[in-house]
Amino acid sequence: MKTPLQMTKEVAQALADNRPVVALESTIISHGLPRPRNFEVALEIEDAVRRAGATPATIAVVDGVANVGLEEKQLDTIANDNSVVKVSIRDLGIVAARRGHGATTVAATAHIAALAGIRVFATGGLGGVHRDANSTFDESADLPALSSLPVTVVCAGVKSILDVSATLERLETLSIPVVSVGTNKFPGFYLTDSGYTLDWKVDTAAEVAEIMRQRAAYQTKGGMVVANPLPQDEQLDPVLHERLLTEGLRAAHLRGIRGKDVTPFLLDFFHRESQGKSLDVNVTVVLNNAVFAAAIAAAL
Ligand code: PSU
Ligand code: MN
Repeated sequence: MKTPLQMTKEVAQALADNRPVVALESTIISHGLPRPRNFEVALEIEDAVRRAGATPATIAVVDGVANVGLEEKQLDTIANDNSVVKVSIRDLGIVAARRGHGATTVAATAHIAALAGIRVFATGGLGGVHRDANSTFDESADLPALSSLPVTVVCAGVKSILDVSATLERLETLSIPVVSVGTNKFPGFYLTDSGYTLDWKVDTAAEVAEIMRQRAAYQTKGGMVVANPLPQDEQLDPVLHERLLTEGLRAAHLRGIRGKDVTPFLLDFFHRESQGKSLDVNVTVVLNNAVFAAAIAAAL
């Protein structure tokens, strides 16, 4: 059976001409950002990729079919339709069988991007190991997915709602390289610096492209994480951040939020309680990453 991917003309043509393409996830649109800003931001991200010289391929499941590149109407569905579910790799077959709509996580987006032959992917933050994972076993499927899928993900690290240290250890175990852009510090999503140091830094997109070529040559399987920190003057106020974090984790615990609802709940908590400040930072983060991902795709 042929893989049932639906590609926009724009994306299909770019891939056929061997021009740079950047995959974009859709869970951030449906479950990571509030309406109506989410739809506008989705378009802004695509624009940022275009202005940086690459073709954006936003990935989502619409009417049961995995789409690589979305028409504006489909993007509107993902942003606004209440039936859109969060789709990780394990949900893909189920939502397809039900002809439903699904917004793909980093894991599912990377899976579909790999099927489409797209090597570079931009998002805000990677999923990871949750803080209470030693009792809940909550570790995002993003991590094992990247251990096998040949996709480079540009992100601003993982959100501080996670156990950053444990996530970095898991990335090491899974043989997923992690490099930071312009620094040895691992970024903390809303914050420029998570407090953790990495072994490797890169300064240019061309360096990332060369690492990708060498990894392919040596057949080191799976993906890679390019952590791209926000400039210090654009980060969320660290004091506000610390307060929201403590309160958000407590609220999630009290309400018994679990499974795939944890990440959307905490993101929403941050956005509401910061009166949109964290939302603005979140948008800046994604735009920043989209631009660097486009540069990597071009360098390839
Ligand atoms: N980071 C963000 N916004 C998001 C997510 C991550 O800044 O919306 C989403 C991504 O789609 C990621 C997913 O793949 O959360 C991880 O969810 P979970 O922890 O349930 O695996
Ligand atoms: Mn989880």
